[in-house]
Amino acid sequence: MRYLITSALPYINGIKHLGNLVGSMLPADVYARFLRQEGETVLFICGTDEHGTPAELAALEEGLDVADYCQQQYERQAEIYKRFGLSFDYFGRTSSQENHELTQHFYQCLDENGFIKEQEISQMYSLEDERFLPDRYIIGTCPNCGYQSARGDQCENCTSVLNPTDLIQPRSTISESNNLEVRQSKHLFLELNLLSNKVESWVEEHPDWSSLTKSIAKKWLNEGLQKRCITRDLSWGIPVPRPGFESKVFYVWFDAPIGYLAMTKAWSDRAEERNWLDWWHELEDVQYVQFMAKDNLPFHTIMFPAMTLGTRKPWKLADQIKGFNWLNYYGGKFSTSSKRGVFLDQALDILPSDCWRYTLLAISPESSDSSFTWEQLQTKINKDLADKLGNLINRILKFAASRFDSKIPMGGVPGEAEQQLEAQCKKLMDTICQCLHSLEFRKATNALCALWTIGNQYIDEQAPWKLFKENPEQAAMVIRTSINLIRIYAIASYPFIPSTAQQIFDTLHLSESERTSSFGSAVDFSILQPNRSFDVPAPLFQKLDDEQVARLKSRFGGE
Ligand code: B3M
Ligand code: ZN
Repeated sequence: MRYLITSALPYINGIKHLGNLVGSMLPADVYARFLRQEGETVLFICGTDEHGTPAELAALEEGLDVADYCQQQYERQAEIYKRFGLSFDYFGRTSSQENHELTQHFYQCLDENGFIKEQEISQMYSLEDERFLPDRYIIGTCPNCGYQSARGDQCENCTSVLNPTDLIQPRSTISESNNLEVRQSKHLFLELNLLSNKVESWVEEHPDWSSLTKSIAKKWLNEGLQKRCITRDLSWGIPVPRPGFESKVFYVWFDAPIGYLAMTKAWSDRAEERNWLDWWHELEDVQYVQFMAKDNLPFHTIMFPAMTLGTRKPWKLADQIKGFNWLNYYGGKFSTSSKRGVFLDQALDILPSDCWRYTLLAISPESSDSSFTWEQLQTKINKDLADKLGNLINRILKFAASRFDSKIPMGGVPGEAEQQLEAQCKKLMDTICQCLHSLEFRKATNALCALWTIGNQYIDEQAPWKLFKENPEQAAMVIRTSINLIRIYAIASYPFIPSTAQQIFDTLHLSESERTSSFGSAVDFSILQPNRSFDVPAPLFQKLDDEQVARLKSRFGGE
């Protein structure tokens, strides 16, 4: 089986926050790393989502030409994701030539197959701004939930998908003007209603999807799919190759998911032996897994599959769709546009990426929304990372360096305690493996922490520093067992906190093959034999103290 993994494409409009990371890119990375470690062939694709009103409004705010703004933001975001250890095989752009061509190709196929309908619609026109106001150029009160700042295309409060004319008391987000009038404008519609049965049977083929994913797909299908506008009166975007539509571009959610395919094509064009169609044509041996936050689920369970099925071309559809709930910030929502929460560039200035990766995975908003707090970050860093993992490794290697001349000692015979340790390790490694295969990241992270805990119990019970006085041979065996345990910890931790795992691999002077092992074969206490050298690493984690937490809370807003 080969695995194609895509994470929802982060919008170009500004550095993302912790919620964007934990809600798609980070779990996708854990899954990709894990599968590679299991020896699977993986292609992990992501990139920036650069069209639509988020990009234009953000560029306007910065006084930049939108193409220049996107170039600058793309580079900034790509750099930050690298620093978070996100191991994309390719990080592309929906503004690429490949996506222009592929989006227009999708449109042509849909049009030929009779799924595109031309229609005059009433659009909100701002007399003040002298322009139409699609999507995020307009906000008003949501007709469904009364939220005051619902956007023209989706209400971020109740996630219902809207049309700008649905809004109550609408106003322009450029000039705040409510001097709007409804004007006729010609647009194209995707006849989702004609594709409903195909989409429905595809959804029915996936009873294994999570209840979150299934419930959103079923809600849309039960409401009955309506035709959906796929063009906009914008200048930035992918042009519509149709007479009379020279001033229109495709709606961002039409071209963005096609971006997954286009980015794979861009990846494939960079090396002779690669062929993107080996991944994107209906192939039995490719498992396609998508990661995203819940507000993106309608587009990935209904809109994108409908577009794909409507082309009547053998494009691959998702096999698994992992949706996440929201990560809140002290009960409120993170939001890029309203600059609330902790943003990824700031996060990296405060703490190393693995502190964020581990904490976010441990509080991952899978079965329900979860809340980030600085106190929780402090607990996860101090109690789990620093005490259970970092301190254990330092204690063992420091003692081994001082008593055994920085060499793995020989002597002693493993007994009952070592057998029990091995059995517990095998059981927990198996749990982590199962959880990752079933995309349960929070559970997997908790099992990883439990694995670290049993090592502390073993060391506390065996107390080699005491044992050394009366029975140095046995102490040597406990230390040898413990150093092999440290290697197992690094392998188990690698998908979650990769840079820490690398540090541990380095400190144990492991070869490439000793670092890469599947979870099933990692628990082997005989790999690191006597006389092998190692270093004592600097402390792997710095604790967060209360004073720092208080400062961070006041800087970012706490309660
Ligand atoms: N750009 C992410 C968001 O809604 C959106 C995902 C597109 S995936 C094709 O923030
Ligand atoms: Zn609403």
